[in-house]
Amino acid sequence: MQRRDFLRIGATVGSGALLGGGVAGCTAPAYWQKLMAEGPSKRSPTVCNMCFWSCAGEVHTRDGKLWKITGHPGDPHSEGRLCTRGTGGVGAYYDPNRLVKPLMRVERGGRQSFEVVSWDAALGFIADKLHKLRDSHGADRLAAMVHGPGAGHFEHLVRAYGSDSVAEPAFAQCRGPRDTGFFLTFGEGLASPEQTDMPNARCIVLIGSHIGENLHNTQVQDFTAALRNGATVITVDPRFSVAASKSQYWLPIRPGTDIALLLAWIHVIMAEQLYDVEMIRSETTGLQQLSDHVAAFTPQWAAAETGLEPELIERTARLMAASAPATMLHPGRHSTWWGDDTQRSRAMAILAALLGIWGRKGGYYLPEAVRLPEYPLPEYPKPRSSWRDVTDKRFPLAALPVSNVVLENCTGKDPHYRALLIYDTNLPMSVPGARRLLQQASSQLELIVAIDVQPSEVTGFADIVLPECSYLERHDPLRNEPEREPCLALRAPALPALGESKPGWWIARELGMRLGLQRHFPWKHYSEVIDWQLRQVGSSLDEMQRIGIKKFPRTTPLYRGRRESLAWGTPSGRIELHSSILAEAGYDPLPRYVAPQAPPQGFLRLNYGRAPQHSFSRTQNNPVLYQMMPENVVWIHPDAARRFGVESGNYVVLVNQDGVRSNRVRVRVTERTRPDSVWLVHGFGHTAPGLFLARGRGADDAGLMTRVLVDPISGATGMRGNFVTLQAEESRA
Ligand SMILES: Nc1nc2c(c(=O)[nH]1)N[C@H]1C(S)=C(S)[C@@H](COP(=O)(O)OP(=O)(O)OC[C@H]3O[C@@H](n4cnc5c(=O)[nH]c(N)nc54)[C@H](O)[C@@H]3O)O[C@H]1N2
Ligand SMILES: Nc1nc2c(c(=O)[nH]1)N[C@H]1C(S)=C(S)[C@@H](COP(=O)(O)OP(=O)(O)OC[C@H]3O[C@@H](n4cnc5c(=O)[nH]c(N)nc54)[C@H](O)[C@@H]3O)O[C@H]1N2
Ligand code: SF4
Ligand SMILES: [Mo]
Repeated sequence: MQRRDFLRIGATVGSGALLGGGVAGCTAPAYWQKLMAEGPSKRSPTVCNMCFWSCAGEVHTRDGKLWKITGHPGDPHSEGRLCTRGTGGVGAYYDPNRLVKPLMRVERGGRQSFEVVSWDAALGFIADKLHKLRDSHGADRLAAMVHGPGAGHFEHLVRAYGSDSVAEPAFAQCRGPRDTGFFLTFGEGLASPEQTDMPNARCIVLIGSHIGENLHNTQVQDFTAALRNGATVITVDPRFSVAASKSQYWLPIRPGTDIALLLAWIHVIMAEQLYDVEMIRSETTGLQQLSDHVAAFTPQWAAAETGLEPELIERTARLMAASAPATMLHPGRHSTWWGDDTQRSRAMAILAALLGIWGRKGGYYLPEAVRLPEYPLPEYPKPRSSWRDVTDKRFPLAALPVSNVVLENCTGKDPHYRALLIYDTNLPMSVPGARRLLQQASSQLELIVAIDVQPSEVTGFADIVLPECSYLERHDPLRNEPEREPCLALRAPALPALGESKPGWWIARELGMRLGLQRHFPWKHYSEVIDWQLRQVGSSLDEMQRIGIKKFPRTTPLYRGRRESLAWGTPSGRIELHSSILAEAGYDPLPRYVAPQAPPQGFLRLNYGRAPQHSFSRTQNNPVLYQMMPENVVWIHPDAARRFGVESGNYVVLVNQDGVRSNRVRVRVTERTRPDSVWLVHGFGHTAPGLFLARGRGADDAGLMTRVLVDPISGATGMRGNFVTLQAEESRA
């Protein structure tokens, strides 16, 4: 097969590949009423997979049928409450568009299509291709793009096979610049969940972080607790976000100018010596260089860049210093904005250092995970070449493989990678430019495998689509994250897998067996791995099946003492205000501000983010969440709306600076967005025809991101440098 056509899993490939209408009726209220009237319910533990916050929950079944999912009362991630999407997990199970059979691309009479095949045929086909790849080019030429807790199964498979090129969008499309910026400064990145001690904070500073719309369960609960406790909240956001509406100080910054604000804040704090001079002198390097660097960046200077009043900049700097160290400067999470992202994160890290909040009550607590031994397995073979050999040429400081670089290396005449395995990530909607790169890759690569639960956009590029069962039907690695209270949480099947869908661990192991990697899979069922690990820490799978979550005593303090310093993991062993690593690698050792490009005449900035009802591009087809928010709307300021001649309720098409057009999307006229920007919730505008509910609903921000502002330090894809204009469409009655 020379070239792969993008294939549509939909009505034409019906023939049993999708779960279908049989259980669609299950979503009707009558079905639940009947279930609730039936005999006693059974509870079993899960870890939510509707987003990656991983709240522990309980799955309630009656008569072997799914009834509801609730939060685990003992879980620090959920405090017993799941969010909208967590509760809506029921819809992930009953979604009639779920994939339930393996599919293979076939060509007949010059036409390509997907055909339902047996697991044996699908796995045999993949193994055959991977055997040949190992012999011809080498195992290191397999790349994987993965996400989520199940990713570990496939990372294990790929590394056992002989490649370490496993990338996730959680780095170069999400936390990469943040973690790099903090790592360069403190010698340590930030955790997930973020170690933000909000309930004890006297002042909270949010830069972008749109908590409330960004619905990371504990963050929202902690933010609410902080508000109740009377914390002062300072929110920096060009848009009047939900968080801004709860804040004493809203700084409606000109988009892309945050480094100017941060430098001016640092200027005020240094000029007025609002920091613990003795402590900062003893535990940092580069204090004098920083002081010289920020001398010119006065609030007056920053006012011209940011559009904020100089007095407001001064007052907020003094406020955060007065509450320190109980000042929780949120490090952000999705930090791939303007291409200066590692430097913006560095500026935030420097401010955090001056405020002395790392390891302090009301700032960043010191997180701790359970010391859980790894299941004993043989060492992985050393790959002939590493992901670093590919990425380092451009981004020597990237801590993890950069997804866009991996995809780029799947294209071209003689691509480095020859096969691609994709698990739990919808690349065309999550990595800017991925649709084009996948199209190019599909005529070069020898194999593309997609493992998904539904026929998302990414599956159309695959040779083989493997149906994973939902998180409610499978075991995954124990949740063990660094946090306030070390604890383990169990995801175990509450229901049998529907159709022929299979858990990720099973798929990875079966492939491993066919690739001769038996010694890397010495167990028969993944539950054996979990049970073994649990027994090392005095528990067992039986116990966890009953209790779901188990807390362990902390072995290290939650906070550091008032004058206590920590062992910083930087080259100097101190907090590096002036970064020695950046200096050595030829980057600016102190953050430098560069003004963003202004919108071209007639264009508005494309701003995007979250809504509480949906996660990324994974939930729009979920029947429960679809009902709550079936499509996104484009926010536009009344002045801009007048200019474009549109009103709330009109449908428009967004056209970007390169002429790319969005799907039709409804207008919402609101003063909550600036006159120079529009706002879209990410994840809508699906084009995959197999997503019967979500396809064609709303606009896709990713499709409009043809101008990518790559961060030269981390390699991350800055997504905010795009502009759109509006073209009117007829409004729907
Ligand atoms: N344009 C734009 N791009 C972005 C962002 C943005 O706001 N705008 N946000 C960025 C951020 S912060 C992040 S973290 C990333 C997230 O990026 P992704 O991880 O790619 O997230 P999704 O878009 O939700 O894609 C998830 C895919 O996994 C599938 N899936 C869902 N559940 C399961 C499961 O249990 N098993 C398997 N095998 N598959 C499953 C879904 O059907 C879908 O195809 O996106 C980044 N990209
Ligand atoms: N409901 C829901 N919640 C989620 C997710 C989800 O899919 N759905 N995904 C989760 C994940 S993985 C992530 S990474 C997070 C992402 O959520 P965050 O980390 O909070 O995302 P940000 O991009 O920091 O914040 C978006 C905000 O930045 C503002 N903004 C735009 N440009 C600028 C600017 O130049 N300067 C400043 N200061 N602000 C600007 C926007 O107006 C918007 O309010 O959300 C998490 N929570
Ligand atoms: S925050 Fe919501 S969607 Fe995310 S894991 Fe928790 S309950 Fe699930
Ligand atoms: Mo993210």
